[in-house]
Amino acid sequence: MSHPSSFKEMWSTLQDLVNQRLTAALDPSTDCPPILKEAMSYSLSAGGKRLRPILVLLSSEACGGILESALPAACAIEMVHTYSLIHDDLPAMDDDALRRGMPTSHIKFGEANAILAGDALLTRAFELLAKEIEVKSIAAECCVDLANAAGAVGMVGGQVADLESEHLTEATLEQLEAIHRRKTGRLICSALTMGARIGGSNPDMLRNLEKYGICIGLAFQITDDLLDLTGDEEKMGKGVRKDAEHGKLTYPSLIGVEESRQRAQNLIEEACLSIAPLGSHGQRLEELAHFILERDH
Ligand code: GRG
Repeated sequence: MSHPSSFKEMWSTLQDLVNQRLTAALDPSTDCPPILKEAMSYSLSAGGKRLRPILVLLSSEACGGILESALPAACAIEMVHTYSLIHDDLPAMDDDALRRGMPTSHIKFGEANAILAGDALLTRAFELLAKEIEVKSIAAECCVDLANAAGAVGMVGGQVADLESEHLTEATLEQLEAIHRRKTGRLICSALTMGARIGGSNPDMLRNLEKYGICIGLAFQITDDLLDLTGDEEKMGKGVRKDAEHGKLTYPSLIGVEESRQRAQNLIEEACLSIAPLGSHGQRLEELAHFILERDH
């Protein structure tokens, strides 16, 4: 990539690139029922930040890779993320009518089509990895990374643990972190490991980027919990053990707002330390880690 000067410029350049490739990946000429294609495309283009794809691209670049080679994995992870949001919004899960200020998939297309659009995005993601990553041994490793991150030992398992936590009356920080490491953290971490593999990392770089991914994944969840509190000061620091609206455990409800902020800050510092050996190659990832701390959406 020719280096845009500011972090914001870089983010918007990479977002555009990912958006173009995602549109192409849902090629209208494919033999797919129009309603399914529309539902897939609706959620995929509904204004996500593209954090996970950008992490894939930056991780690959930090290891010496070119953007083009990392784009299939960047699109694949956004498809998995989008599927998880569609299913998370369903009546059987969070039962949300709005996402990113727009009607959720099941409100717009009906529950069955929303489930199926999620299923189709999940399967298309693995097709992209297998078909479009040129070096097939790396494609296979990326399939394993993404499958582990998304499946029973990752996001889906984390979601089950999160739903079960609704029945707990007390929980520890360790329990909360174990849930989020799986539910949010592992997918974010797989962005780093897939990018590193595609970029040609050595084992040390891979380990460092993985550590970075674990730390920013947890910090991302903490800042998400803190952002959810905006406009709802009542819940803060009152010893409430669960999020009042959904009955879920959150960082601020468990350890308070200030300690949550401090924990996120410490994790970001730890993340930056773990990629220090990359020197200037890790600069964009370092900026991204700080962005997570300062983000407002
Ligand atoms: C139902 C399979 C299944 C999984 C559910 C990850 C997950 C588990 C649900 C997604 C909902 C959720 C609140 C996840 C926590 C992680 C999180 C903050 C997601 C939102 O990610 P952003 O901010 O979203 O990157 P955008 O809108 O930018 O794409």
